[in-house]
Formats: sequence, structure tokens, C-alpha cells
Amino acid sequence: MTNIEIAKILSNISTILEIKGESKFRVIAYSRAAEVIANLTKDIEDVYKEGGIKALEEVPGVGVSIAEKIEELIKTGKMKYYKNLTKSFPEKMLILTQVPGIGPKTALVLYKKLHIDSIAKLQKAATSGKIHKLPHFKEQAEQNILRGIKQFGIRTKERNRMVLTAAGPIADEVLAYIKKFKEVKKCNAVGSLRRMKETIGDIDVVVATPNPKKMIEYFAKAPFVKNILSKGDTKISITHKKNVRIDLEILPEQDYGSLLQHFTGSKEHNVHLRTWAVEHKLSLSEYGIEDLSRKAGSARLARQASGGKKRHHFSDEKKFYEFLGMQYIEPELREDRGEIESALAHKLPRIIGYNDLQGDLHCHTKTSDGTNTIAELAQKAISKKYKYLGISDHTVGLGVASGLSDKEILKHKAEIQKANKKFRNLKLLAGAEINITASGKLDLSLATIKKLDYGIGSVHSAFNQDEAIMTRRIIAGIKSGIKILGHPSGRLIGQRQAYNVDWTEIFKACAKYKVALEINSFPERLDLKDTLIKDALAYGCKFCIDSDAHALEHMDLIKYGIATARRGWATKADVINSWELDKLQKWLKL
Ligand code: DGT
Ligand code: CA
Ligand code: CA
Ligand code: ZN
Repeated sequence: MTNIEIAKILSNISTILEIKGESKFRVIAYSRAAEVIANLTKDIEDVYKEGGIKALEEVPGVGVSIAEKIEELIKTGKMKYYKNLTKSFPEKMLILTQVPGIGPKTALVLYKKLHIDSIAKLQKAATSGKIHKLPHFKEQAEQNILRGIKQFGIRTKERNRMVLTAAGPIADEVLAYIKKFKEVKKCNAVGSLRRMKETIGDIDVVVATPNPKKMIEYFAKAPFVKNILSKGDTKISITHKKNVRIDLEILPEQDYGSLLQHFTGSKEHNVHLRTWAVEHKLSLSEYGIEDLSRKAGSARLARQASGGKKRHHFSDEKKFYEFLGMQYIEPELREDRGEIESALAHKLPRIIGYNDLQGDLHCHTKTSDGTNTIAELAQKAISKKYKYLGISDHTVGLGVASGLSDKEILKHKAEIQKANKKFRNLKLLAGAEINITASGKLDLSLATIKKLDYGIGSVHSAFNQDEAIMTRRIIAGIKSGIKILGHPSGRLIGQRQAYNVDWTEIFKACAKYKVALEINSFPERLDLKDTLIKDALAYGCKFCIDSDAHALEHMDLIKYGIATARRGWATKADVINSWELDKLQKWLKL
């Protein structure tokens, strides 16, 4: 069973327990375990095979009782507990709870009274106006449900795409297999994965080998192939066992540069580039660049052409862009958002690099809802060659996590300072992740915030406020002494829309009050997102790329945050945690 399938069952259990009105702790325990397993980079089956039930229990969020149930699922493909639950709450009806605005209780009524167990039936019932007549339903129930169904549709479309952490390991597995083929000169993942787009539709791979036929046969026999979609002399498309499409294209090494360029995309970037090229009498393809003026031109040009080669070959992608008189364009920038014009004018920014961060300012310890100690996080930071690490546990207002009061935060600060003495090459900073409450107040006093190195302000509740109220609320937070605005839009890819806010106002306030916008690296968040980062830069905003780690391994997700910053055109100067400690500390005091 795949991680996604197991996570789905755990998440269904959580929903059923909620419908049944069982304890909030159990409901949360199952949904947390589901979330962790869905995002695990390793197959949970492998975790079990290697370390048995003990290893399952070590997965964050998985306790003894859930571990036993996962074991049963892996061993038998079934789970008695789940089977019993679905007797009175069939799996089919649970889909209703995924429609925005329909909670577990509503779903149960719709199922019991109107036998609705699918989106189609829900749509029909809402259109026929049957729903508001049910007890406790409002007059506008149908309108709300139809709106919810529309949003559900958009989300489902998003869901059919993978987040980066789902696509990455599959691509790694495929590349590792390809590299075992002796005659492979080069291979790369291309397409949206190379561009580090936030979601990935399918995985594209290119290979340079003198022997494409043998490569195709070899690839068709790979253990991960579920079925073959199409097969040619130089390309093959398959479905991976994890139900992901993989497109493979092969060319000789001399054309590897143009091959990379062609299949990295985006389509929009390539279309723009090709249009520009045609205007300059050039034709671009995966086979290189053709000089059209020579082909159709005068007799003299034709003679020249027959003497020289009409088509230019590129084994190196950089040379491809150079030939066009452009700067090299990093894959993350290839979305047709002005990069072609900038590259032609030699004005592309030098975007931040994957090794440019000096520290991480957002991570949680056991003292709130993290799984590690200060010292463990510090060791991990040292292994990542960071110069500083900011510890930022939750404040008290957050219902679920065990947040800290003013007094507890100050006690925690003392612990951080104590730990700091143990590390010579790492500076620990004391922060806090403070809730911006529904009214825009912070749930930590200004006096306490001033005693810390910095505060992160985040929205963790009342997500559905109107645009004007939400904007006012966040700006109130920005003005109250925080230095970082945590996951500024609140979106969860495929699960929750961003809040309604006036970004212009937020960006202006952040620039004015010297509050950095966080770029949260969790693959479901990537918040602030790439396009908004580029917009914010125009207002002079600064950013902080954070892991928001709740466990050590989360600190390695930082590369996705960096990728997002790169896609947003951010440079080192724009990212406060790429600065030297001195400079950062001065800025935090502003
Ligand atoms: P995805 O898969 O939806 O996440 O996005 P991409 O960008 O990976 O798109 P995909 O897989 O359709 O194509 C990979 C790249 O190949 C694309 O960015 C541009 C390039 N490409 C080359 N020829 C074509 C073509 O005929 N159609 C499309 N759509 N793309 C092409
Ligand atoms: Ca693709
Ligand atoms: Ca593709
Ligand atoms: Zn956090």
C-alpha cells in the first residue's frame, strides 16, 4: 500500500470519529498521522519492513495504537477497526465533508435524510432546492453548497498534481535506474520538476546516449513500470506504479543542451522564446538552432550555408542561450514573467543560490508542538553549516498546540541562552511564533517580544474573514512589533485557499515597518508563493526563508523554500537569513 492510500484511510477514520462526536484528541491524532504519512519521503511499508512496529511508532504523530493499525493494513491489506466504522458511515459519503462549508454533522444529515453520498447527488439536491427544508438548514443553504462544490472542483484539479516532495523521490528512483544503464552519458529530470514549480503534473526525464533503442528497451523493463503508454525510437512514456506519468526522451550527447532547454519548458517560456527567435530568423527545437536567413536567402548565403552547417548543435544549455545573445536563464525563472526581456538586456537578477542561507529562523521544539529539543535542532543546524538558528515556539493562544504564555516564553528564552553557550560556531536566537488573533492583537505582550531577539506573527485562526477585515487584522499585527510575517497567505496547496487580503496594502506595511515576509518551505505551503514574492519585491519587501520545522528532517525542506524564492526572483540582498549574523541582528533591532 502506498503512503497516500494509508494516509487516506487514517484521514477517513479521523473524519468518521469527528462525525461520531468522539474526543477531539483522537480526531486530531488520526488526522495528524495521516498528514505526516502523506508527506513522508520514505515508503511507510519500507519503514515497517526495516524496523517493524517499533519503527512505525517512531514516525512523528504515530503512537502505539495507530502503529498497530498500520501494521495490520500492511500485513493484510485490511483494517478491522476501519471496516467497523464504515458500516455506519460508508466511505462514499465522506467525500461530502471535503466540500468547503460542509462539516461532518451536515454531511451526516445529508446522507441520512436525503441519501446523498456523492458530489453529483449533492449537486442535484442543491439545484432542486430540497436542502434548506431540512431542519436546522438556512434559507441560503443551496447557494452555499453550490459555491462549495465549485471550490471543491478547483481543489480536485489541484490535487491531481503532486507537491514537490511527492515527485522528487519518484524522479530520483527513475534517474538512479537510468544511470545503471552503461551507455548513459547524461540524464536529468526536466519539465516542471526542474523548474521547481509548486505542483507537478507529470515527470519528464531526458537522457543522452548513443544507443537510444537499447535504452528504451531497458527502461520499458524497469521494476517501477505499471504500464507503457507509448513507445517510439527515441521516446517512451509510462505510468509509474505510483500512478504518475513519466515521459522519457533521448538524444545524442551533442544535442543535450538543446534537449534540456526544450523539455525544461515552461511551454509559455518556450513559445515566447521561439516567437522571438523567428523574428530574428532563427528556428529553435530540441535538435538545436537553425539559421533561417541562410536557408531561404540569397545565392551567396546559400553557398555559405552549403559550406557551413545550417543547424547549430548545443551540448551545453548555457551556450544555447548565449547564442541568442541572452544571459543564461535559470530553470526556476522560465515562466515567461519577463525573464526573456531581462536576459536580452543582460539585467537578470542574480537570484539566491541553494547554499546561500546562513540560518533558519522558524523552528519548534518539544516545549510547544515540535518533537525535538533545542540542542537537537542546534546540532542539525550545525550539520547544515548554518551560522545561526532561531527557535520560535508557539504562543499560548493556539488551541491545539501547547503554546507558551509570556512567562513560559521567557523561561524558554533562558533555556535557549543556556544552550547557546554549548555551541561555538552557531548562535541560537530566541524568538516566538505569535498568533495574530481575529481582532489583530498579538497574544504575547510587547514587553515580552522586546526581550526576545524577534517575533514571528502568524494567523492560525478565523481564516475566512472578509478581505477588508483580514487585511486590517494582518496590518495591525505587522505594526505590533513582529519582525517576520509567518506563512503570509495561509494557503495549503490542494486543501485550503489563501486568505482574502489586499496584498498591496500588506506589502506596503511590511516595507514600512520592516517586517520580512516569510517564505515557508513546507511543500504544501510554499507561502509566500512565487508570483507574490515577485510582486512584493517591487515594494522593497524583505523575506525570510524558513523551514517551520516541527521535527529535524523538516529542516531539510528548506530547499523548497529557496526554490520558491528563486522562482520569485529574490536575491541574497532580499533574504534576511542569507545575511551575516551582525547584519541580521542589526536589522532585527530596527
Ligand atoms: P506539468 O507536467 O504539468 O507539471 O508541467 P510541465 O512544464 O512539466 O509540462 P509537460 O510535462 O507537459 O512538458 C514538459 C516540457 O516540455 C514543457 O514545459 C515544455 C516542453 N515541450 C516541448 N514540446 C512540447 C509540446 O509539444 N507540448 C507541450 N505541452 N510541452 C512541450
Ligand atoms: Ca511534466
Ligand atoms: Ca510531460
Ligand atoms: Zn511554526
